[in-house]
Amino acid sequence: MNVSDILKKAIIINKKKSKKLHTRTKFKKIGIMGGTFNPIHYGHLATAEAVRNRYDLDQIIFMPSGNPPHKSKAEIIDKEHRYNMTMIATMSNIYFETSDIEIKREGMTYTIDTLCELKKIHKNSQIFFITGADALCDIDSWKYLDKNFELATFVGATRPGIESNEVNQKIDQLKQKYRANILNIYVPSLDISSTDLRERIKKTESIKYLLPENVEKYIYKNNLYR
Ligand code: DND
Repeated sequence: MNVSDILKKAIIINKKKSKKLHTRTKFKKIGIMGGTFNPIHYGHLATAEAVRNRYDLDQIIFMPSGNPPHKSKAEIIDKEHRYNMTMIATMSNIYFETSDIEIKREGMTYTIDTLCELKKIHKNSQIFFITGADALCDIDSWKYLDKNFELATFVGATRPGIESNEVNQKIDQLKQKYRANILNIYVPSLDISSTDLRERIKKTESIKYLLPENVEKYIYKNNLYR
């Protein structure tokens, strides 16, 4: 299948999954996997799936960030491309959906705005916001952090390169300071990062088996990260 057909299929499947989620009225446990996804890779996907499985979540919403406040603009490609790649990457998992809430929003993208919006849409739900351990260790800089913790249960996934002692200390500190509800999960090590993938592409090194094959095709077809 060529890349434009893959994308068309991903859009249709994503719409169907989203409709299904919105028509269910019973209490739901919804995971949010927020990220710049520049590009999305198996580390993101495996983490989301591990959290879904462990906490028996009904759905995971992947939330590509529109204009992330914490990243330099120079290194981030267009949000439409990041959104498309995320849709393609999540296509084969019935529990995964990709949202355009953040890429449609003007200005800087803050998680607090997303959580407020999601709480309005999914009134009868518990929201789990999934972060890798590195994101959790840097969380003090987030806008209205205390309010974030009021609206969602946070899940810190252990990530290669981050000491578990450091993560546990951080979680204890956040629990004390904000009365935050934070869960900690061990995810099998996948030492993959978007930064490393971008460098490999620039150096024309292989990225095979580090991210879904269809995402790899999309990157080459659109000449991204060169
Ligand atoms: P990143 O840019 O770190 O995402 O953003 C993560 C989330 O934090 C996004 O939803 C942002 O909007 C939010 N944020 C950041 C800063 C400020 C604010 C909000 C605010 O509201 O003020 P990446 O694409 O780099 O990674 C996505 C997630 O996947 C991260 O949590 C990262 O730690 C994790 N991850 C891995 N987890 C396990 N194994 C790997 C991973 N690679 C990335 N190999």
